[in-house]
Amino acid sequence: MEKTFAIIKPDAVASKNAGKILARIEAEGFRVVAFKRHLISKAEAESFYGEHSSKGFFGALVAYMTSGPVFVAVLERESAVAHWRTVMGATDPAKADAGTIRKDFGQSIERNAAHGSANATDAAREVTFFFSYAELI
Ligand code: 3AN
Repeated sequence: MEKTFAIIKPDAVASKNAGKILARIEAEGFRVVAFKRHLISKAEAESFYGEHSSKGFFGALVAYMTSGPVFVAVLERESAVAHWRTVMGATDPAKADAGTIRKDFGQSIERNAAHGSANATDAAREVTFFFSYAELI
């Protein structure tokens, strides 16, 4: 069993698609280990997306991710990191496969409905970034 970290992003929460996305997560066989609504602070967003700090879209990404509440989650199943990325689809919803979360709920490459850890190392960092040990049940 493996864990990954997920965010249901502000656009998907604002458009009331969080419940549908959570239903898909469960339908894909993930155990939802942790799940909470959270308003990401500017400092959190800048740290969380630190690897993108030199990119032209960084300021807009931080502004967007702090623009409204999200749901953060820890998901567990076999090959959780890779499977969640497959279920989400490509970063750009226009390029995402039919039936993926980003295709169905994303509005643009920035407002793309969901986040998933890129690899197991990132997953471990991202889980502890948002959740305490006691919340991981
Ligand atoms: P992914 O979330 O698919 O792993 P990353 O890590 O390349 O994608 O990018 C992190 C986030 O930055 C994306 N989820 C997206 O919201 C945003 N992003 C990536 N590329 C662009 C871009 N060219 N323009 C605007 N936002 C972008």
